Amino acid sequence: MQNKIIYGVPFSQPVRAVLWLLLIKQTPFELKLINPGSSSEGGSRHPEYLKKFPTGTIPSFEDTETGFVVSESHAIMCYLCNKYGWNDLYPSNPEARAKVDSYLHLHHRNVRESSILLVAPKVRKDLNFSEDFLQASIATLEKSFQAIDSGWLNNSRYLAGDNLTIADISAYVEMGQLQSMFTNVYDFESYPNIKRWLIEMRKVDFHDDIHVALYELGDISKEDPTMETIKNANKKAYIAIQEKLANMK
Ligand SMILES: N[C@@H](CCC(=O)N[C@@H](CS)C(=O)NCC(=O)O)C(=O)O
Repeated sequence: MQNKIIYGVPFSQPVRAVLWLLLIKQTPFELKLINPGSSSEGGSRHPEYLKKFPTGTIPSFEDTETGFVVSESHAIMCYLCNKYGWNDLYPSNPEARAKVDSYLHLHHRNVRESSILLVAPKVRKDLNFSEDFLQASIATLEKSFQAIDSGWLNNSRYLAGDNLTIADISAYVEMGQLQSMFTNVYDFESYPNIKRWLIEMRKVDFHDDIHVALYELGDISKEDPTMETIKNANKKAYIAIQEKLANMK
């Protein structure tokens, strides 16, 4: 049994970010499937889950050896990097780290809105977001794309410099899902630096393994996926991760 547990499903963007980091670092873990938003058993809003993780969101992390628990993908990734000295992906130099942190803080209510474009109208119709809310989200998202294209990625290969960091991992699970090779719900044509970076990110180790759910989901620009398709995509992605974990031992 593994002492590191990640709670969530591979279809979730922030869950994928944490799993990707662990695969890159070839660090064994257990993935416990938790249904986001469900108050039934095995759901992120079930009282059992909320007792440990009051935000009721995925991903969450638990170390069964020490009893340490923490939610929020960025907190989990920073914690893992700090704990295991993964300074290549989260530099220890204060200025270099501040650049990574700067992106991680920007991410929420900005790039994270990528999921509003994808999730709200097509995958989670039950959320019933209003047209006003969607338009506001898209405007916020595009403002951050402009800043990333003309600033962050105009000056460097990756978001926080010339080396890959957890900022890129977090950003890509959101922005990458929108590309034509996956859901095809956004055209990055007017952002040449983002386009170049998206191609660069495909070369990162375990990119394909971590995106099995999206390969399975396919292009959703014309037809909304059914709940069955989403469930199957999650199942296939879970199996792919189990295979990677088996190869690690
Ligand atoms: N800021 C959080 C966002 C987590 C999040 O929104 N997770 C979604 C799934 S992608 C979730 O758990 N939704 C269920 C809910 O909020 O009830 C993080 O980065 O971990």
